[in-house]
Amino acid sequence: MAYETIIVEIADDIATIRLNRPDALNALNQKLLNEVCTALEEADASDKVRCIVLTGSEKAFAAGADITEMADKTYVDMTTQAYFQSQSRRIEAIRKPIIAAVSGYALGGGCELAMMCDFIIAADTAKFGQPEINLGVIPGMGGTQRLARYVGKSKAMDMNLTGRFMDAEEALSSGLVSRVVPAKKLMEEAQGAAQKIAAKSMLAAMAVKDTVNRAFETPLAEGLNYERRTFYGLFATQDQKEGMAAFRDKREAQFRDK
Ligand code: CO8
Repeated sequence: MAYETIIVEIADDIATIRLNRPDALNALNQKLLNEVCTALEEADASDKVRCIVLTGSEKAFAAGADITEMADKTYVDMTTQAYFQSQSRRIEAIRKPIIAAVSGYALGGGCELAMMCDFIIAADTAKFGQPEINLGVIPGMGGTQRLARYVGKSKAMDMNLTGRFMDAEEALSSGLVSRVVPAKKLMEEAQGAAQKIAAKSMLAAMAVKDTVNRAFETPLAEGLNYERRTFYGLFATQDQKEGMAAFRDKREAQFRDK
């Protein structure tokens, strides 16, 4: 499919989706977010894709929702259009693992989009923030909810109330990102992580994504039950037999997603 605001490349089992509105620091407008959703859904459905990397430019992953698109909207517009609501749900419904590779600004909706991915690898140039308060609003796609779950109440309040940016080192020590690498190595690191994931059984990888995300939706006992049932369920797969046989035989497992 031809896209105008993103660039999609599929190679070696990995779909790389690059946000591409350089004149607006990849600000998220309806078109871009719809294209991201469509590309993610196509990757999710494709047997050529086993892992997805979502990235931006060197200067910006995304500097937030497009302020020019939102500025004149009214409460009624926002509510009746359910602004960005269907897109959030579409992204949450993706079952294959998504890595966010963040360089430069990840602000407002950009930080929220990165947090919707399964984990974030940051360049040492990355800057995260929820500066919506400077615009007289608050985040609307997870900046108060997901950020608090990633970094805890105190830092989430600090970020959301002051609108300050967090650099890559602080994001690492706070648990917002899983790794920080020099900017030049960002894509190599993200692709390497994606390759590692792509070599696993996709049934197990999708089960990991599903069960870890469940931890944020359920009480512990319920989550543990869900995890145990999912674990038992994987014993119905050939990949479980292959993975354990390969360990016994001291060889690499050949997973077939069956
Ligand atoms: N929207 C639209 N355009 C933007 C945005 C944005 N968020 N960010 C940058 N741009 C544009 C600038 O207007 C500028 O365009 P032009 O050259 O035509 O003037 C171009 O990108 C380059 O930006 P700057 O010249 O400002 O670049 P600097 O390097 O000087 O500054 C910053 C970079 C610090 C990132 C600065 O651009 C900035 O502060 N941007 C806005 C950040 C922001 O406030 N983000 C939050 C937006 S609100 C939001 O995300 C809410 C999400 C919730 C939606 C959910 C609904 C349910």
